[in-house]
Amino acid sequence: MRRPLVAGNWKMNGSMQEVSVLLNALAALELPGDVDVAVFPGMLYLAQAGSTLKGIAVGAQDCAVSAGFGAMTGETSATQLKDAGCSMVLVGHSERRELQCESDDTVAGKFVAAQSAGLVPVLCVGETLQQREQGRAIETVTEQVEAVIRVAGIDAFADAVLAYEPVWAIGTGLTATPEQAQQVHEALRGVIACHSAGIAQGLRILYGGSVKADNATELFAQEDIDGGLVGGASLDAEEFGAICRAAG
Ligand code: G2H
Repeated sequence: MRRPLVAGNWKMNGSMQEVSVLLNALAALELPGDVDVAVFPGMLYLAQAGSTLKGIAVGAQDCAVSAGFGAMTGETSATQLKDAGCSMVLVGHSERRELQCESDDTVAGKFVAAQSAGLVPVLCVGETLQQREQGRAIETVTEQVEAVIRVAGIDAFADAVLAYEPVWAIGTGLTATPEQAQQVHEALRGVIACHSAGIAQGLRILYGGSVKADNATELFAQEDIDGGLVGGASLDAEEFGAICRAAG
C-alpha cells in the first residue's frame, strides 16, 4: 500500500508578501492524516517555508548537478538545500528540460546529487504533444527513466518519487484523462518492475498537469496514480487543501 503524496510546485511565483500570505494559509489548513503533503516554493522562500509549515515537507524546484560547495556561480546545491531545511527536490521538470536545455544526463546527475545530499528526488518525465500524436508517449517516458536508472542504478528508486507530467497538459488547462494517465503510470511501473518488482511496488508515481480540485478525485482513484504534482492550483491554499483531501 503506497501512501499518497500531494506536492505543490509554485514555480516562479510569489512576492515576499504573497508567499507569507500563502504559507500562513497553508499552515492553517486541516490536512488529511493519511496523505504526505509537500510544497516547492522558489529558492528565496525555502527557509521561510520550513519555519512556517509543520507537517508539510518543503522541497526545491531544482538543484545543481554537483552536491557540496564550490565555484558554480548562480547554482544551489542539494547540500545547501538540505541545510535550508528541504527534504525533497524536483529534477527534470519539463520546463527546465525545455527552457534550460537540460538533457537526460544532466537530470540523472541532479538525481544522484540530490540523493548524495540526503534529499528525495522527484524525477519528472513526460511526452510532448507531438510525441503523443506520433504514438511515442510511453517510449519517451521510458527513455527518460532508463537514462536515470543507467546512472543512478535501480536501487536509487527505493528512495525517490516519479512524476508523470505530459508536457501538453502543463499549465494549459488540458488534463490527461484518468485512463490516459493510468496507462502511462502503469507502463512506468512496468519499466521499474523490469529491474526490481519490489521497488516498482513501493514507488510513488504522481500525476502532474493541470490537476485541480475538480479533477483530482478521479485521477487519484486510478490504481497506479499515487498523488499529484500540482502547479497553478497549489497557489490557492483552499484549492490545494481540497486536492490533498482528494488523495486521502
Ligand atoms: C505541471 C504542473 C506542476 P500545472 O508543471 O508541476 O503544473 O498544474 O500548472 O499544470
